[in-house]
Amino acid sequence: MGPPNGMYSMRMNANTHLIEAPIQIRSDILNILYKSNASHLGSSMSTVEMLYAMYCVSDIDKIKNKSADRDRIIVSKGHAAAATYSVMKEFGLISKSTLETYHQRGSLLQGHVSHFVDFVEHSTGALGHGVSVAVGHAIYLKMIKSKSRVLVLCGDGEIQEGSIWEALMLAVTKNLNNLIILIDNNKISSITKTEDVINTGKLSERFNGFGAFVEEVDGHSIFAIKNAISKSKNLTQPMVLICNTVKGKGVSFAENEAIWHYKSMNSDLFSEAIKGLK
Ligand SMILES: Cc1ncc(C[n+]2csc(CCOP(=O)(O)OP(=O)(O)O)c2C)c(N)n1
Repeated sequence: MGPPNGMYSMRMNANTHLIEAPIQIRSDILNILYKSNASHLGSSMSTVEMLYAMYCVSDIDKIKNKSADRDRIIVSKGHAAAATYSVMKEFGLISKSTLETYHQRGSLLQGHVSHFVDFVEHSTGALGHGVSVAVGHAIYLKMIKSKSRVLVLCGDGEIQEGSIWEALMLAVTKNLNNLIILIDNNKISSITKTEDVINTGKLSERFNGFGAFVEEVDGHSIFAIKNAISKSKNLTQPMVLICNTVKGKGVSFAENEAIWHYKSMNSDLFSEAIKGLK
């Protein structure tokens, strides 16, 4: 599928939006986080290309029409709300003026993803629930003989929740080849390295062991993510896409720094971050 809303197509070739859109999205994230003095900068920046690819491969018109056989996008790591809403703006699912109210008093857009916001499937923030919900949607899509898919984004720390693995076992049992789980493998949890909390070993082997089809990609290449997702149509089991990412990607002082899970920017750091976007 091409760029959203023809936004980039007037002035660019078909793939230039894959380069331009992440810069615009990162700029929006920085602006709304700075304006609201909010956190989760690192968690949002690592997901930009993943979220963009998830919407790119989905039928946006069906999402807008709330069609029963629409693709479902579920952001299980709901603290990546700034990124989710900024990407939704890019696809015409949230207006620029609404996005600018992020985390302000009275706004529907708060610091965790909420289904009170139009076109959001499910509220998240309490980690570990997205895959279970996604399995329900995937079963429903099979029941109505829809070819649409369920794409769910999880954090690598989040998957230490046992409910993720229970849901995956059900998905494998039911041959849910319409379920694609994308793991934001940035290797940092909220305050420390993910492996220092629970060492899950090699993720691809874990997910393989549970019966999923596993692919591993550069999580900052929209092209690679889209390409990997396209393979799911030939499968008989759910796909897990391990996306290797950098927490804080694109903001030099925040990259791979756990503190930027919770820290907010002062004006100097905000200016530095905006200037550094490329
Ligand atoms: C059930 C639950 N337990 C704990 C938390 C607190 N918490 C918020 S973010 C986070 C770290 C999640 O790590 P990861 O999934 O790797 O997120 P990322 O580093 O990509 O932001 C934790 C433990 C929570 N939101 N929900």
